[in-house]
Amino acid sequence: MFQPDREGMPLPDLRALQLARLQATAARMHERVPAHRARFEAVGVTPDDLRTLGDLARFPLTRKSDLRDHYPLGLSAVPRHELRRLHASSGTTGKPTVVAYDENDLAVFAEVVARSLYAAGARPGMTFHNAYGYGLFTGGLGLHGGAERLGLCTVPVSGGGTERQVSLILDLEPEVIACTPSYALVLADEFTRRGVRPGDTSLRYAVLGAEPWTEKTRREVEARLGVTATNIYGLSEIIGPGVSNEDAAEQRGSYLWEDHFYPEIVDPETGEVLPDGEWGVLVLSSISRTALPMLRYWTGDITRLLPEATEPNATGRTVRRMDGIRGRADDLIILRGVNVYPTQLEAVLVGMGQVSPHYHVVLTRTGTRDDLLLRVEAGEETVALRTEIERLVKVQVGVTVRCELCVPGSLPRSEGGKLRRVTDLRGKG
Ligand code: DLL
Repeated sequence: MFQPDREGMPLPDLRALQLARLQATAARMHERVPAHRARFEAVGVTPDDLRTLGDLARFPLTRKSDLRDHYPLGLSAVPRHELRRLHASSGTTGKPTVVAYDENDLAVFAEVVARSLYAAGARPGMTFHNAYGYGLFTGGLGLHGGAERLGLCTVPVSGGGTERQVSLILDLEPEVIACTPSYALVLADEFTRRGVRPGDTSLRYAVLGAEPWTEKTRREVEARLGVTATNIYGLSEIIGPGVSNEDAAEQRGSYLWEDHFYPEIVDPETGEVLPDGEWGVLVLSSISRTALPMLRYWTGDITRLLPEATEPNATGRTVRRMDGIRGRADDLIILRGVNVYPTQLEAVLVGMGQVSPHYHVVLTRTGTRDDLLLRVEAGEETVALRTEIERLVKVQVGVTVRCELCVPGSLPRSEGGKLRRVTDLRGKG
């Protein structure tokens, strides 16, 4: 552990700390941010109503639209001159969401990312190839700050320029790499093209996240890059990367840094808080942030919390773990009544052998009928292979889709950032 006294805090102490921090956060928002005060008043709560952790459920959920409605900095709780950094996430429509950090927030950010990198296998003195985008996106600079806090030597490559990335890895010999899982596969293709075998490079650990991915993709990346890969999760509105990370020795759920972020899982339809172990939407409160405190932020990400350990587990941690993200509530494709997440299709394809792990989904509508076209790269165009993929999807996912085999290299690739897996043409002509 990077911070054993925090990551392995006795549970009664952790719960007491969370409550105290939640109360302070609610009070701060009420006092300093008129928009939050109005939101509390609208449902008839005041910070004094927060007497137990369970009382949090009485507070309103916060959504991305709340940040947009108060663009750019209307939800900030400190005067402008105390801010030290802004990041922004590009929305698909309209204005971006701006998130603000003061000095305290940047220290929290570095601390949780340092813990995450440590859990992922990184140790002080290692070299770190950081292929997350630097800029308004929180990935690049977020991982950078945490790597410096941990004591890594960071190579700030940012995204893109795959050939140069591979040369830098071969020349600078990093042990640790961070990028999106889809980009890890692109880098693996370039290693293969150059005839570099897994295990022949210095890489030992990969820290992958920022988009949904599957267990099969993990195995594929591990085999092709010769690394142990762990899942890093986070979002700009709460901090950026580093809300949670798996432990490299376990790879079973991501430790959520609960002394800074308080998690709830809620029913996507009713908003009711669900017990540990049940799947629902992850709702997070940032309980130690000062510039942009956030209560009950609706992440839209579908996951579950693994039940709390009654005693420290083999890693020594007591904070709860969250499962991988199954999908986003808004990525859900409802195809003729059947719920499908792109990751379910990925789970069918990756590791099949005859096809590459790159895929793309196109949704179309004819009259009232929706169709899903699954585009997959294969060396040979054979009817048998296409039919086999369609059959596997039917059996494993429960929907009828049409498969199209494409020339290897023809489907969209990650250029370092998040990859869009779905093109939705329904309702467009
Ligand atoms: O993607 C922060 C980040 C950077 C996380 C680098 C990990 C590594 P945003 O751009 O605000 O922030 O996007 C947040 O990305 O709500 C999820 O839907 C998705 N996401 C992030 N990490 C994961 C993950 C960054 N490990 C949104 N698995 C989140 C699945 C993820 N989805």
